[in-house]
Amino acid sequence: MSYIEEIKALVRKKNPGESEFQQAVDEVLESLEPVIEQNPKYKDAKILERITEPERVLMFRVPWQNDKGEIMVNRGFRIEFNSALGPYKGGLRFHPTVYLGMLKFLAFEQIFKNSLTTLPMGGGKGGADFDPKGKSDAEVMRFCQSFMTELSRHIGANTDVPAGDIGVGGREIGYMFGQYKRLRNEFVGILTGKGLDWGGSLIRPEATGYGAVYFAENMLATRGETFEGKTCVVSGSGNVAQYTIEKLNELGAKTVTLSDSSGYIYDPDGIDSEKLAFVMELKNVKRGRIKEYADKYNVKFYPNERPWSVKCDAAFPSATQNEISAEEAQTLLDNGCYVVSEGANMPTVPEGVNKFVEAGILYGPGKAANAGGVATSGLEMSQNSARLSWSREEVDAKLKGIMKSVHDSAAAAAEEYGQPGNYVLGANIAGFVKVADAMLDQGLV
Ligand code: NDP
Ligand code: 2IT
Repeated sequence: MSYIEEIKALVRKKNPGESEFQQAVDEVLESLEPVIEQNPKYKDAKILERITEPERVLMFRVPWQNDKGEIMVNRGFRIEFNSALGPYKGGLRFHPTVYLGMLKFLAFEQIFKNSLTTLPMGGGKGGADFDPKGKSDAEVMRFCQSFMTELSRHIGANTDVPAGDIGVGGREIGYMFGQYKRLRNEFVGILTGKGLDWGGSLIRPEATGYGAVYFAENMLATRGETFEGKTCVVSGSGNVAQYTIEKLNELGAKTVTLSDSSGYIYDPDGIDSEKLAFVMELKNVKRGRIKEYADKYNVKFYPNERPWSVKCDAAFPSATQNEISAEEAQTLLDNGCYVVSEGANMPTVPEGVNKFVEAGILYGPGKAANAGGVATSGLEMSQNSARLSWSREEVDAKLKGIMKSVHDSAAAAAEEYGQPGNYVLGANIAGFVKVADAMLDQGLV
């Protein structure tokens, strides 16, 4: 058995039943084969054994009361995976499917993503198996307060700085920030994605979606192309999907789909800025279902289906993990799609990833393509430390620069290891080397 296969087997044995974590580890380890072969120092220092083991895992009870006065109990988590490059940094996910293995996958991806941003951030992730759907604002607030009551003892502006992810947006960050402040009597940047008037950064809400489009723009530029006139397919209808469409519209592309966990809508005329404003109100304020778009604009709704059979030039998976199956990846390719930029984390199954890479399309894996969100969180941390706030133009220009640098470093590593254009290989290697070298520098920790 090769060394890489040995480590994959070890991770499988030590983390039973954590399929998403194993999937994320397998992909990174497979990319690292040539780096490990050419640099025996990593094997000698057992970097792979160490980097696949979280520095710390926190699991805790989250008791709260619903509007009927009943007592509810959820499970909360924070995975503090790697602090070689800076304080742990990564989002919180509130979704009924959350369990230890899912957050370990997300925290593991976050290590390499954060490394690619060039900013000083380690990797972490957290969340709870709480379902915000159908809950009142008061219930969400009570849950967030209970969650933060425990989490507060583990985080800090120089220790661990959570943010949003699925089910955690501005509302939840506000409730959690308020509770932290009340417990500690301190107004500090312990969360990112805060409101603009109380320490948030301009462009942070837009950053993941804009960043995924900037990453794709950089990929297209390698072929001398732009988004003008391109047809795009987007999944999801939350934070990442909304701002992906906003930027695509600005660049002259047309987006024809949006989805949620109930199905997708197909609007052949394109989701223009007026329709996007309707989606933002529907999803962020009314917290309704995407089917209501179909009713309002008289377009077709496809219940319980994903949008990947719709013909397009570019696809932006922006909902959740493993939302593109191998068959769907093939359908996208058969229909002529040649740009895939992953706003979501690990949205394509491994066999689908292989299909995209083998087909030689412009395929930006999540840890590179969606790094704009956490990068802008890093910029929010800098502004908090300096007690300043930068203008929209300043933050957007920095985000653009960071996405170009993420693109270029992944492209350069792919080239260096003999697979030009393979952004999966390139992102994994470029992200890994910095973290591994920092771990070597810092001794046996
Ligand atoms: P939101 O909660 O704002 O939106 C999530 C969207 O995805 C909703 O439309 C939701 O539909 C859909 N969705 C979620 N889970 C599922 C599922 N199991 N099956 C089908 N649809 C699903 O989250 P975000 O937009 O913030 O996150 C989307 C993706 O982007 C995630 O993978 C996240 O990890 C990733 N990401 C987010 C970043 C950020 O800054 N927010 C940064 C980098 C990556 P429904 O409402 O029906 O559940
Ligand atoms: O997956 C991600 O990168 C995020 N959810 C954003 C993390 C952050 O700290 O902004």
